[in-house]
Amino acid sequence: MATEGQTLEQQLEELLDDEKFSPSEDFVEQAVITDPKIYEQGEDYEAFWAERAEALHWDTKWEQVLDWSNPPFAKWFVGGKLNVSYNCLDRHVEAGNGGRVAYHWRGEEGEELDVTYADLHSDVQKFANALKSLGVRKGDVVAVYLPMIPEVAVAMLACARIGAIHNVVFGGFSAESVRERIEFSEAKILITVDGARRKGKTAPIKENVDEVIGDLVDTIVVVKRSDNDAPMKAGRDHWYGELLEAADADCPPEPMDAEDPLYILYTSGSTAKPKGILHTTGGYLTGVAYTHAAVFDLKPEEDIYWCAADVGWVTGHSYIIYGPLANGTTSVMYEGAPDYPGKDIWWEIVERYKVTIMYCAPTAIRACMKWGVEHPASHDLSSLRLLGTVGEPINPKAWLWYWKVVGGGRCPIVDTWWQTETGGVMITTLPALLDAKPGSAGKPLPGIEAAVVDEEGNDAGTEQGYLVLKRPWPSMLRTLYKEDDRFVETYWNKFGKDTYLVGDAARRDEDGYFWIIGRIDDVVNVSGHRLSTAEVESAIVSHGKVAEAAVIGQADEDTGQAITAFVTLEGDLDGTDELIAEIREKVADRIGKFARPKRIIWADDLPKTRSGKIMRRLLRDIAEGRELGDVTTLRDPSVMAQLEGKIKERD
Ligand code: 6R9
Repeated sequence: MATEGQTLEQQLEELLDDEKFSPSEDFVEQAVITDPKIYEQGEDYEAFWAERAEALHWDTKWEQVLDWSNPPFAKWFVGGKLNVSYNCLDRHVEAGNGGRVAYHWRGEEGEELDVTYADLHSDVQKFANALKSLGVRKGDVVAVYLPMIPEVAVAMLACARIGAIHNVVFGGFSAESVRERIEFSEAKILITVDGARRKGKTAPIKENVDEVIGDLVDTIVVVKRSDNDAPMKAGRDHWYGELLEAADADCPPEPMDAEDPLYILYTSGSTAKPKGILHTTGGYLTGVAYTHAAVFDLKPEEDIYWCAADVGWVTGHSYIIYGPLANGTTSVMYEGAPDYPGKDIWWEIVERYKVTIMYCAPTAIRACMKWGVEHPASHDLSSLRLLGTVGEPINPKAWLWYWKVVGGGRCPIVDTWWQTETGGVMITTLPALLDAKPGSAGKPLPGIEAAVVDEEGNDAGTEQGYLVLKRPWPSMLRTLYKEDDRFVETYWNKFGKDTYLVGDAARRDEDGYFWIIGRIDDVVNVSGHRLSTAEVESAIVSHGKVAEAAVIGQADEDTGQAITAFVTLEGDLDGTDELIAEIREKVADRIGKFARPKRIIWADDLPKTRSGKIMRRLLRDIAEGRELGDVTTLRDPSVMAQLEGKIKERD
C-alpha cells in the first residue's frame, strides 16, 4: 500500500503490480445490480432482453422477441410499436418529473443553462411541428451538424418524434465531409449553426457549409449561437428560433414500428467510403437504456452523470442522448474543450455540478496526466463515485491515474468496449459484480456472447485472435444504409452468418477477461476517433503535387495512435515544409482537423506486393523503428532500404 512521502509517480508504479481492483464495500452496498445470477439469466438471451424491453413504454406490445430467420438481418420485438421521444420525455413529464434537469448545460465562456425534461418536451414538440411544416415526413433523412448545445438534443428527439431518420455529423468534421454524408444518405434538409465556439474563437460553420452545399438540400435550419452575420439564403434557410416561435406547441408522438429506422451514423471502415450504420427503434432503445443503467449503476433521482464525449459520435448518441434520457437521468452537457479556458475546466465542472458518474476517453485522461495533478487537485472531486472509459484500450498507467487522482481510490472504473455498430456497451465490468483489471475491458454483459477465435473460427484459448460476437443483440446495427451486400460482406462473411466479426484483435485470459489489442482492418484510432487509412490517403492525393500516399496508425503516447503518411510526389518535386503544411490543410478541408497527419515522410516509392497492394505492416514496422520482417514478397525489396534512409535523415 502507498505510504506517506511517496511521490505520485512512485505510488502509481507500485499500484501497477496490483492485478485486480475490487469495488469497495460501500459501493457494493448501494449498488443496483448485486446478484451475480444476472449473468446466468442472460444465457436465455431472448427472455433476458424481453424483460429489459418491458422497462420501456410500448404503444403496442411485440408478438415475437426475435426474428433471426434470415441472418444476419435481425428483427427485434416484431410487431411492437413505440416512440423514442415519448420514452425519453413524455413518460417522465407524465410521472411528475418534468421539473427534473435533463441537462446542466455549460457553455465555453462559462454560460449556464438548466434544461428540464419539461423544457425539452416543449421544444421538441415545437421543433417537430416545424420540421413537419418544412415538409419532413416519416422515413425522411435529416442531416444534423451542430456543436454541443441543447438544440442538438432537441433536433434528434424531434426527428424521433415524427419518425424522421437523423444523420448527425460530428462538429469536428469539415463541411466537405458533411456534404458527402448528405449525399450518401440523401438528406434533403440540414440543421446546423451560424458559428461554433471553439477555444475562444468562432468557426463560421454556416458560411463553410454554404461553400460546398450547392443545391444538395432544399432546406437549412440555422441555430443562432454567435453574432457572425451568417449568410442566409431566402426561401432555403430558416432561423431555428423563429421556427420554434411560430410552431404549434402540441405534437403527438408518432407510434413507430420497433424495426423502423431511428438513425444513420457514418463511421470509418476499410475503404474510403464511410459506412452508414443503421440503428432502429425498439431494440436500440432497449439496449442503450439497459446498459446505461446497469453499467453506470444509475440512480436517476440522485446521480449527476457526465459523458464528456461529443454527440456526433455513437458514444454521444447512446450515452448523452438516448440512454440517459430514457432513464430520466440528470446529465451535464459541456460545449467546450478540456483545456479551455483553463486546464482545470473539467474538474471545475465536476465540482460545480457535483458530478457522481464520469465517462470519458483514455486519450483525455492521458492529456490530463500530462497537464499535471495540480489541476484536479485544486477542485473538490468527492462527489464522484463511478468512472468510465470508452473508445480505445487504456494503458494501465492512465487507468491508475484516473483511479487514484480523479477517483480518489474509491470509485470503480468501468472500461467499456463497444462500437458504432453495436449501439451499446458489449464488454465491461458490472461495477458491483466484477473486479476491474487495468487495461482489460472485462467480460461480456449479460445477454451478450463474445469469443476470441482463430483463423478457422475455433476458440483461440488464451491466444490472440479475432474478437467476435456470437448471438444477435437488440441494439445491433441492422444494415449499412442502402448497402446490404457490404453489410453482409464486412461483418458476416468470415465466420458465417451468425457470427459478427468485430474488426478488433483481442485475447481472453484465464479468468475470461477480454483484452482488446486494436483494429485488424485499415482503421486508425486517433484519440478515440475512428478513421480509415483509405479516407486520409484519398484526401492527401487530392493535393495536386502528390502522386501517391500510404497512411498508417503509428503508436502514440498521447493519442493512442497517430497518423503517419508516406507520400510520393509528382515528377522530381522535392518535399518541403510548405508542402507538408499544404497537405495537412488539405486533410483538414476534406475530413477535419483531427485527421491531419502528425508526421509526413517523403518517399521515392512505396513498398508494394507483386499484385500492387501497399504493405502497411512494413510501413508500421519502419515508422515504429522495428526490425523489418520478410520483405521478399515485395515487388521491389530495395524500396525499404531507401525508406529507412529517409527516416534516419529526419529523426
Ligand atoms: C464506442 C466507440 C469502435 C472501436 C472498436 C475498438 C475501439 C472502443 C474500446 C476500444 C479498447 C475499449 N474501442 N472502446 N478498444 N477498449 N474500451 O468507440 O465506437 O467509434 O465505432 O469505435 O474503438 O477498436 O472497434 P467507434
